[in-house]
Amino acid sequence: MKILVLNGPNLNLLGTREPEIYGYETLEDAMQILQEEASGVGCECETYQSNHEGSLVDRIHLAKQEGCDGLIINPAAYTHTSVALRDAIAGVALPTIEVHLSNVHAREEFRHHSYIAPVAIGQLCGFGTLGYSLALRALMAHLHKQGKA
Ligand code: CA2
Repeated sequence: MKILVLNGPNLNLLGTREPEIYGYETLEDAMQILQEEASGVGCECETYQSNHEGSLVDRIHLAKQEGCDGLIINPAAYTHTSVALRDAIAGVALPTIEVHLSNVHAREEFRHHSYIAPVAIGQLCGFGTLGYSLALRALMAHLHKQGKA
């Protein structure tokens, strides 16, 4: 079992600014914890962060070529703008879970709409970095149901 965890623009700043919204943990720490959790359930977990839309699209295509079984993605601001990311996820047809650290529905109106949600199997928001762990659990359960885990 192999999954890819993608993080979008500015998430590399996690733990350095706006801790009242995004917490104090760095992305590196959160991804390391996730990789340990994944390996504990027999899952290989690669992580990738980029501030560039096209790089995220390319990485999604590569995930398919590499034989990844599923994706967890926090598309960050691209959630609300990117048809390209949505098309990439739909194009590779890998089961995908969308994660947001903050509760996007309790924030500005423009954060309420996601281009990604319709091509994801589910969305988690508002639980901070715990959301990635919950998404891992949900993705494993989904793959298990499909007979892949
Ligand atoms: O809540 C989330 O995880 C978001 O995806 C975060 C995005 C935001 O545009 C989405 O609406 C919701 C922003 C990521 C920026 O992360 C920062 C972290 C620390 C300091 C500054 C930005």
